Amino acid sequence: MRTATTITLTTTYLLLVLLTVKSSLVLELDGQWKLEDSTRNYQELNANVPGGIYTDLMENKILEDVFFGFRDVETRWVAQNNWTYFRNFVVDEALLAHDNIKLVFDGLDTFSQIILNDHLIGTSENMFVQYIFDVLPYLQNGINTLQVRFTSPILMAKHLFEKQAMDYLVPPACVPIEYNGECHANHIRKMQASFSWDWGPALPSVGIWKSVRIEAYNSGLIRHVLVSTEADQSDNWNVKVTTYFDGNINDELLGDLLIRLQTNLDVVETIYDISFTNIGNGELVHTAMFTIPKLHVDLWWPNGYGNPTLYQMTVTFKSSNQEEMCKKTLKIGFRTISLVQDKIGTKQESGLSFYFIVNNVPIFAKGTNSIPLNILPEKGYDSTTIQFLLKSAQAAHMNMIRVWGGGVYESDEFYEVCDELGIMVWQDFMFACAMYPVNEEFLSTVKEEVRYQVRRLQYHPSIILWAANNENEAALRQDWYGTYSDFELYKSDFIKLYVDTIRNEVFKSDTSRQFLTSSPTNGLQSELDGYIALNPASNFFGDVHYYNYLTDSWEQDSMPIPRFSSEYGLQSFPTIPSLLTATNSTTDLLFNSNFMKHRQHHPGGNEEMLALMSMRLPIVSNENENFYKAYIFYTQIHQSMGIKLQTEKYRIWRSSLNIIDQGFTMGALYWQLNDVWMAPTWSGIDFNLNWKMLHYYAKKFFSPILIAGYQSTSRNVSIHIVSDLTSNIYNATATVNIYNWDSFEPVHTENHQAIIMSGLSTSITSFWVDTTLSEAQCGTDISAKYECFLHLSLTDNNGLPLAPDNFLFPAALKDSHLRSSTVKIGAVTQMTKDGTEYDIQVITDGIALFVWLEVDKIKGIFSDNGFMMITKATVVKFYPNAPTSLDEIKNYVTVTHLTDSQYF
Ligand code: BMA
Repeated sequence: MRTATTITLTTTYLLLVLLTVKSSLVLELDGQWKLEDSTRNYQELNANVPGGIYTDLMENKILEDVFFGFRDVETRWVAQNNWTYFRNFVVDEALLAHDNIKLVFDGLDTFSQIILNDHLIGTSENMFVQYIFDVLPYLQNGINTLQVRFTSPILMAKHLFEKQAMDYLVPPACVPIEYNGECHANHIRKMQASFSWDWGPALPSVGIWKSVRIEAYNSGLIRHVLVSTEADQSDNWNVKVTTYFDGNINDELLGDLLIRLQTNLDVVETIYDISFTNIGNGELVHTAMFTIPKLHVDLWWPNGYGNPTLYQMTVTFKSSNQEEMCKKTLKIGFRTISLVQDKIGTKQESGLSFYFIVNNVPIFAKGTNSIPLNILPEKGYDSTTIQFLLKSAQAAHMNMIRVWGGGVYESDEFYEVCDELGIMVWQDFMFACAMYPVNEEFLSTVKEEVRYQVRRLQYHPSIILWAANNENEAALRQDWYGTYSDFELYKSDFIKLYVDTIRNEVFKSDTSRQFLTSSPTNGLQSELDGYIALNPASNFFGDVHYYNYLTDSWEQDSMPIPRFSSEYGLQSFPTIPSLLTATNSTTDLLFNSNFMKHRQHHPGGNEEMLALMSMRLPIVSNENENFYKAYIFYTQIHQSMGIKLQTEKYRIWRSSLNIIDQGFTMGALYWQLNDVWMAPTWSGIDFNLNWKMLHYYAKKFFSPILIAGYQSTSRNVSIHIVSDLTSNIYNATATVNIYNWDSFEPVHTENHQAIIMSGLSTSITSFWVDTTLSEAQCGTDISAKYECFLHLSLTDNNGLPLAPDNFLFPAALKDSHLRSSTVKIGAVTQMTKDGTEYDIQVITDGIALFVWLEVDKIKGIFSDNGFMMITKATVVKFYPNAPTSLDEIKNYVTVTHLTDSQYF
């Protein structure tokens, strides 16, 4: 950089700049392609780019819906074949006249040879890398032919596994048999879950899954812009903008770089008179630093804390003669972020804290883990899905999503929407549940992957952390894949890959965020322990993943008190209408059907769910012909309650420590947000984008203010108020009502005056529940718990709710003397002319639990669902995704609940 001038521009000047001509040309090659397989059984099929083989074969009617029935296995021949995508395109003299002509693939899935006019111009082997080929020597005026020949990923994975095995084995050798999957995904750089997972089918796609184009330019082209905003001690933000160009290898690139930022006050433009530093391969980099007064911009806040304000920045390169050569526009945010790992307690073993501070506010991370938005990667770019899932997360008061390491680095739109909604992203690198090779070729492609992805994603304010992989530290330490006897070898591989390669590469482009070498990890302690902690699942350090399928999922004392829970979950089935989009026959929904077994990948999962929910719910015998209906419905109740009670426990422990210094829990990211097919999984939203009961519960258990009860195994109940707010609320009233199962009138009511303390969890009362219930005339100390339950509410001065109402069941519902109430739909009223909002009245003749509404065939969201009814009637709102008529709603709406007679 030679000089820099900063000026404040008027809007008129801005407009003029936007109108200048570009000197580069782009020829889009997306759209219609052709397709054939290597045996030429299929020739000249129509294909789409971006796209993938399963989608194309479905569109050509060669395959039916691959998500239906058993088609995941029936169509496996597709992925065992080799497929060629090809097309012609025309270039003219004007394009050929440029000094540089590049063929750019934003994503190739995965192994391919790229042939242009009969010349092999390159190969691909990593679906997460952007491939750029110099095609100037091979292009011709007029018609050109481009072919991309894909090799079967299954065969390539096998080949690479065998090659590696000649040296030593890099396990696991395969996925469990229940997955109906393919082996050796860890040997290839492709969505790991596309070879199957415990929640998803193997559909190992091939294809040009992202855009492809020809870029022609003379001097240079902006490839990436990285931005970091750092608050200084005084009144300014220090902004660092790093611009990466593809340029002429030999030429010196001279000209002006204009960085324009629209702030609240004005447009700030900084002009750099530059010559670039060539960093090899024709790649040029320029770093600009300038300051913005803090008063001129608002902060970017996570959901629930303020607006996630974004500012538009444009980076333009002009040649020496002031011709605009290229530009890039992005939206940036101003926020500070740190991950605090400070000593807790006085003893060495008391460990370290683990929480995020954003803009000086400690944030309790509330959210979930996302799996790939679709197992067919190109479909994960569907805007409706991205918007729906992230807006659903926002609506459930989530402020963080972990993009899990067995999927893909998501689309630009995904992160843009996270930026806009204030959803922080914990970003894993795409390595999960396996050991990985560290041979030269593997490390070199990983290096490119990390470089590309970090440069692509770095500027997003929503991304707050990089994590190297999912569970691979734990897998090694706990010997999941038989690596024990060669621990040192695999440990050294771990360090080579995640520390020496990935972390190194990340820090070259981005030092503005923390990097974790695994998740879960002990964080700083893992590093001190040489990256493989003795107990990566420690509750005293870092994050934990916690699953327990052996004990009662509603028993809060058996749940851990970690610093940060980045995964915990329970399975449930999608609803019957949802399942019936994956099969035509209700007999397929019977408990032991082949279909139900086929869809369950978690070994023993269906029996496990039955056993777990039988500890709490009045499940009928599986001899009953309606058993499957109850079973499917109850799995959602069981999941929702288990995750609710666990999340509430984590929130309750946000600001205190127990006697052994466990506590200060500052994160709850449950497993998992979404689904990739209709199956029993841990998700809160099903594959057809319907909220399961869990997501409705998340909206309540993640609410900014929570009132919740905690029942210990020794039968003490404490009532807690938890607040994520940044200021106190005075004069609140917490009400504990005791109801028996037979009346809408509480048998006992207790009010507690409370101050809701900002950012804290406070206990307002505690009691021996059996004594309290018996004093409320529910029965004797022994019997009272079966007759009554607790209802909690929190209101302000005017009696308005400050938190969602909550419930506590003092005994297992299967043992409680529940009433078999009749619940019906009452009046349905259209609330808006356009048919996007309806009021649905629900009426009951007695207390009803887990009241569940469905509008089959019409997609939409209710204001609440799976709720308890302690009044005769209630009104729930329904918002269909698309305008719908009153008659349709009336026709399709149904209601059920725990003791609905159809289940008995
Ligand atoms: C964790 C995740 C996933 C898995 C989930 C449920 O291990 O990281 O790998 O799908 O649990 O088993």
